[in-house]
Amino acid sequence: MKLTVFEKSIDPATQSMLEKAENEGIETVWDRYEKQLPQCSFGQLGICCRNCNMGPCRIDPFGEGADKGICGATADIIVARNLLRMIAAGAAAHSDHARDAVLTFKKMSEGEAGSYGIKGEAKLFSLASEYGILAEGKSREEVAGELANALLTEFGKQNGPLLCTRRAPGSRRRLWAELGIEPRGIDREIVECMHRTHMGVDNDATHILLHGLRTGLSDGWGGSMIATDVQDILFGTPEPKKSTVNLGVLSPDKVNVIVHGHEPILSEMIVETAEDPELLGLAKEKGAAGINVAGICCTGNETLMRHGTPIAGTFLQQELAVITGAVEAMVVDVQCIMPSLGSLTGCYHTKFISTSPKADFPGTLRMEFHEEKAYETAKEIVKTAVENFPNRNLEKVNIPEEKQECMVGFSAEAILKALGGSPAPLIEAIAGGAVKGIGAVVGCNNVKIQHNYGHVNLVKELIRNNVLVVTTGCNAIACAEAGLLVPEAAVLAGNGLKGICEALDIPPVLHMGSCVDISRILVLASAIANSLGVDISDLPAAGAAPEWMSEKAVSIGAYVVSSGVFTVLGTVPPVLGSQAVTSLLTKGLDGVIGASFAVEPDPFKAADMMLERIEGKRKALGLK
Ligand code: SF4
Ligand code: MSK
Repeated sequence: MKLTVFEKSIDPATQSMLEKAENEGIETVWDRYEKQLPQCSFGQLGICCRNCNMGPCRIDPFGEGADKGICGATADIIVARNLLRMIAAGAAAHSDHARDAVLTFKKMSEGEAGSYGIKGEAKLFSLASEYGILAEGKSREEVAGELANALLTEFGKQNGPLLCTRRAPGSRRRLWAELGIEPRGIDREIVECMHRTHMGVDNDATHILLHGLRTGLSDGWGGSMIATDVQDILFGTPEPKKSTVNLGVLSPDKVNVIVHGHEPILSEMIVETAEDPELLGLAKEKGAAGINVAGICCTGNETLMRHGTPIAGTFLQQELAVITGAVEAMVVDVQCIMPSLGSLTGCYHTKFISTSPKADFPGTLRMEFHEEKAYETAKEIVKTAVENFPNRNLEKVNIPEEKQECMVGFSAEAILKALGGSPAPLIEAIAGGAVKGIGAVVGCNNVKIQHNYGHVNLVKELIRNNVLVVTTGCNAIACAEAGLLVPEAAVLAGNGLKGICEALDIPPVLHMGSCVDISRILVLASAIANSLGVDISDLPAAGAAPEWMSEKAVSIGAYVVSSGVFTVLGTVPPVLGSQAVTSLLTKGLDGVIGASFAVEPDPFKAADMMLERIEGKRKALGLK
C-alpha cells in the first residue's frame, strides 16, 4: 500500500514537503509506517506479555491456541496490565517534567538559577496561600522557596489526597474517596503501577484499571497541574495574543532555530537569547537578516502562549521542517521527538542539538542544559545555529508558503477575564442555548490517521453545532493551521456561538496551551461546575483525542474520564483483546465514575457522539 501525499495529510504545506522528500529520496515517518504493515495483531489487541522471562506469551484471539500465558494470566489480565503500564509511562512523563520545573523554581528561589525570575507574582501568592504558606513579612523568594518545598512533597508523600484535588467539586472528590482512587503521592502511584504489573501481583482486571484511574488522577490533578502552575509563576500566565503557524513561518533569510519537545525551561531562554545584540550582530555578519525561533509540539505551544513565538508544525511535521532545508538548528528537550531526526538532519545542514540530561539521540550535538548557566548555554546553542547559516544549501531550500494567523493564550485566567471575571456569562450562554456545551479536543497526530483530518473535521463539526471548543497540544496546532484559531473563524460556527465570539472578539476554538495544560481545562471545568453547584460529570461537556498516539494521551484519557468527562478516542487503544476491559472502559465506567470512553476514528461520527452526550447532559440539567 502506497499512500499519496494527499492521503497522508490534509495540510498543503505538509503535502508539498512530502513531495520534496519523495523527490530527494528522503524517508519519513509515513514510509516507515508503510514498512511496518501489517502491524502485529497481538500487539494491536494488547494480548502479548513480556513481563517475565518465562514469556513472551500471547493469547490466541480466535480461541484456537493458548488462552492463558505460561503463568496462567488471561487476556483480561494481560490487557489490563499493559494498559496500566502505558498510564504509568504517560503520568511519569508529565510528572517528571513537573518535577524539573519545580526544581528550577526552587533553585531560582535560592539564587542559583539567575537567569530565571518570578514573572507571575499573583500566581505565586495565590498558590502559596492554597498550600497554606503565610506570605506576610517574607520576600517573594522566601515564599517561592517554601512553595517549592511544599510542591516537591506532593511527589513523594505516602498518603493522599494531592492538594490540587481540592480544586475539584466536592462531589467528585467524595466519589474518588469512596472508590479508593484519591491520588496519593505522584511518584507512589507510578511506582505502584510497576509493582502491580510485575509477574504475580495484581491479577484482577478491574482492580488493575482502578489503579490506572488513580494514577491518571495523580497526573492531571498532580504532575500536569503543578507543571502548569509553576511555569506560570516562572514565565507568566498566558494572555491572548496573535501569532502565526505552519511551515511557512520559517524564514528564507533569517537563521531558523526550531525548539521541539515539551519543557519551556529551555525554550524560554532560547527565545530570550535570540534577541541578544551580540548574536544578532553575528547573524548579520554571517549574511542573515536576523534570528527566527519557531516551535514544534508542546515546547512550541509554551512559547507561543507566552510570547507569540510562531509554531512550525505538529508532531508529524517535525521531519518536514528539516526537509525544508532552511533549519539551522533543531533543538530538542524531551518527549515526542523522533529518533529519526538524527539520520535525517545528516542529509541537510541542520544541527540536531539535544539538551536534556535525560534524553539523548543518535546523531546529536549534545549541549546539556542546566539552570545554573541557562542563558549561557542557550546563547551557545543559538550561536551554533547562527554559525551554521552559511552552510545552508540554497538548492535544497524550499519553504512552503502556508502560514496561518492565530489567536492564542487562553489560560483559564484569561478566559475568565474575557468573560468579565466569572464564568457567569458563559453559563448564561449555555443555559440559554446559544452555546450548547464545551468540547475539549486535544492530543497528538498519528500516521494511522490522515494528518490533521481527524482534528480539524471533529472541531469544525463541534463549532458548527454551537459547541465552544477548548484545545491543547497538537490539536491546537492543527486547528491553528486550518484557520480555526482566529475570531473570523466564527463564520464557521453555529449562530449562537458565532454571536458570542463576535461579542467577545474571540475565536470559537480557544488554545489553552501544551499537553500539561489540559490541567487548565480541569480548572475551568471545575470553576463552571462549582459555580453551578454540580459535578463535572453533570456539565454539557465532552472530550476527544482524534489522532492520539503517545502514552501520555492514555494517562490524560484516564484522568479526564475519572474527572467525569466522556471522551472519544480516534485511534484504537490496544485493549480489544479483552472483552472485559473493553466493556469496562466503554460502558462500565459510566456507572462507576460518571463518564466513559468511546472509540470512533470517523471525526463526524465522533462529533455526533459528543453532541449526543452534551444534549443528554443538557436535558438532565433541565436545559433546552
Ligand atoms: Fe507469560 Fe505470565 Fe510471564 Fe507474562 S507474566 S510473560 S503471561 S508467564
Ligand atoms: S506534543 S504528546 S504529540 S499532543 Fe504535547 Fe503533540 Fe501528543 Fe506530543
